[in-house]
Amino acid sequence: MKIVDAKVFVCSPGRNFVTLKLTTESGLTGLGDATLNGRELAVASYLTDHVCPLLIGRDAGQIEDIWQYLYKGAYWRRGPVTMNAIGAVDLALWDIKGKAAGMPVYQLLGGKARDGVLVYGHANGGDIPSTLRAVEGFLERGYLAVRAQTLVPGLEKMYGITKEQLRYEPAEGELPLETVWETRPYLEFVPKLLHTVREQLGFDFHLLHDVHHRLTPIEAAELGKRVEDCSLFWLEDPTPAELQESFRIIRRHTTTPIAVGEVFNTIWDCQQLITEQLIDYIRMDAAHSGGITHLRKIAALAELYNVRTGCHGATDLSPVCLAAALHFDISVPNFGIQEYMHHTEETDAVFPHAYHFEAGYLHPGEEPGLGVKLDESLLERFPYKRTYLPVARLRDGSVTNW
Ligand code: EZ4
Ligand code: CO
Repeated sequence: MKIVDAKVFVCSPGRNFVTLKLTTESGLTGLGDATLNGRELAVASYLTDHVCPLLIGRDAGQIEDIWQYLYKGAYWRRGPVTMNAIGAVDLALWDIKGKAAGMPVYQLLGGKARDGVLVYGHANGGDIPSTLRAVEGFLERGYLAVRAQTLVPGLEKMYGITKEQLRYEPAEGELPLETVWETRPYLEFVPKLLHTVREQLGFDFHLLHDVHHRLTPIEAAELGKRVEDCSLFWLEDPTPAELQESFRIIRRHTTTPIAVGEVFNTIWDCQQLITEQLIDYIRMDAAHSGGITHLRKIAALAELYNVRTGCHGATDLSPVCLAAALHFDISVPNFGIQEYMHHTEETDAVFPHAYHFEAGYLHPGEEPGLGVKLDESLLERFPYKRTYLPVARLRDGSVTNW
């Protein structure tokens, strides 16, 4: 299973994706997702200029050895660019191993531990009534779990709000869009939204909300407390997590479950959060967290401490990453939920895939490997376009967390 070719493709079928393709001597191919939203070309260069030359001639079957070689061998450890690049290689190697074995990757991970992967959709709106209608729309389509976000009066643009019904794409513009953020109106309005959703639509589905790193620990504690009777599945990213011990403050005040981790990239970013049981769900994904190999170790640590998984699954993760997450989700004992946003039709055309949605659950499909292909004939039609995530400022002009 010698690797004879390693290529990086950058394309933009609706949004930018960086894809690694490895080929073995016998002609098996494997795909990995190397998309780091707003910083795509840094990972493409890390792979093309520094990693691909190291892969040629190596045995594609030695997944752990290659992981250790790339992680320890670089001397410079951790960080989103490095870990996304290692993650892409790791996914491509699992894809190859599955194809070589003639099995879907979940079989190599121990087989199915559940029948399907519970997912949540993204409902949002410009006000509470339109957000309610969006939540209802997801429930009508069979979703069992829905995230609700609404525009706060007085704010013009906000994370998570879009006119599109199924997908949300925050990256836009040749230069970053600047948005204004105010905490007080948000803290007053979100409890109204969540209480209205429960009053109008009941408790027969899981309800989630993403704070997107906007609050201080004590503000997050206040919000968690004020929405306790909404029985949230989780409150996501209530505060930035560089200082892991700050989650102790939130924990002291509220029983609302907490989910964190979409911007983490190694087990060391969440070690204290997990071992002190400061969170309930760990949101790391299969591309930004060093691939399936590293994510499984994180899940095993989390299992010891009753923390469950809730993989990030926004549209800036390509179908390759989503497929990898599903093979992981269906096989890991302490799975919680999977985020699911629909990719555009163009993206689905470039990445035909075996996974599919049915009655609130995603299924990874039975194709050998990850079950995702790359239609290279379409790539010329969708060249890379520079885009950035927005930047947020307070009313006085100071930069704050987006
Ligand atoms: O803002 O993936 O829960 N999902 C999220 C995402 C992130 C994007 C950033 O690239 O918070 O929508
Ligand atoms: Co989030």
